[in-house]
Amino acid sequence: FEPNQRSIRVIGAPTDYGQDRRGVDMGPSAIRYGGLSDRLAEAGVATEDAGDLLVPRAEERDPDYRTPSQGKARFLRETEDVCTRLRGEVRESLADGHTPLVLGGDHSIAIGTVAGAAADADIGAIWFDAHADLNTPTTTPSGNVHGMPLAALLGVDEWAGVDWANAPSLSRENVAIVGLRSVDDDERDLIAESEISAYTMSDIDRRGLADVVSDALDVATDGTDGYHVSLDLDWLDPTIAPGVGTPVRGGVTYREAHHSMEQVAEDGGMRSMELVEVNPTLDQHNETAELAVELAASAFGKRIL
Ligand code: 4U7
Ligand code: MN
Ligand code: MN
Ligand code: MN
Repeated sequence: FEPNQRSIRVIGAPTDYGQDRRGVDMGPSAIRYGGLSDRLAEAGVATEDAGDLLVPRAEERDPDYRTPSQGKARFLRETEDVCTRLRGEVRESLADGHTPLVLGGDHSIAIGTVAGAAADADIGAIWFDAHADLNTPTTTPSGNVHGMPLAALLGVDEWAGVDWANAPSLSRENVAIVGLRSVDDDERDLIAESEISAYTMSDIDRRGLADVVSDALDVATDGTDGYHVSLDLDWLDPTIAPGVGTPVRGGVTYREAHHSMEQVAEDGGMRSMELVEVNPTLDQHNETAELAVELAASAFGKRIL
């Protein structure tokens, strides 16, 4: 047994601003109750918990927000506030020598996590998700910012009008999305015309997930100082991860998911990680949160033997 050299700092970001199915703000608690610190200790990593960011209740805020171009992005001011603070926490964790593990919350928090991880380094990203999260306030069908973080991080057009999101943290050639099966028309166009590497479930059926993830790792590490892993639990099949707000049938299996995380662990270049979209009000006996915990343990080097 080789002791793992990493030390993790857990940061909770209990937001519920980015989507309609309420309850995702309970994600950080559910993931901690799901055994996070014990499972990470078993994986041989030192872990400290920085607690949760203070997030005002959605009920006390006004969701309506129009960008200067009249685009729609619900709770954009609140999301900006949380992401600005999260960016600072993630940056500081890295400066202190810790690997940040951010617990969401809805996926809009990725805007803060990744900005923090990219503040002092050139990074790539692997986005494990059923969705592309490449909408903008003008292309969004829903107005929900959880469908937009990757576009914000890439500085895609309409996001550029939103001044706090106008410094791109990622470049297209170092971003890989893995597990796609629900993509909107404008997202499809953006993928077609850009250098983003996008792997669908059909690619996974044909090639096998291990091969796809090995490509994704090449993309994320090519010329970078490391990469961010964004794990949206709706990446997995809803039969094993029912506690998510936007489930899509036909996701990856339990074994496939573990193996992907083992590939990440083996690669060793992960700079930060986040677990998002766990919604305990839609879950069965906290199994989605527990799955998130197990996958994190695998990504941080848990071994069977
Ligand atoms: B998630 C959607 F229209 N694309 O933008 C949208 F289908 O973070 C869903 O990946 C986004 O869970 C899902 O609202 C965002 C919709
Ligand atoms: Mn410390
Ligand atoms: Mn998703
Ligand atoms: Mn997502």
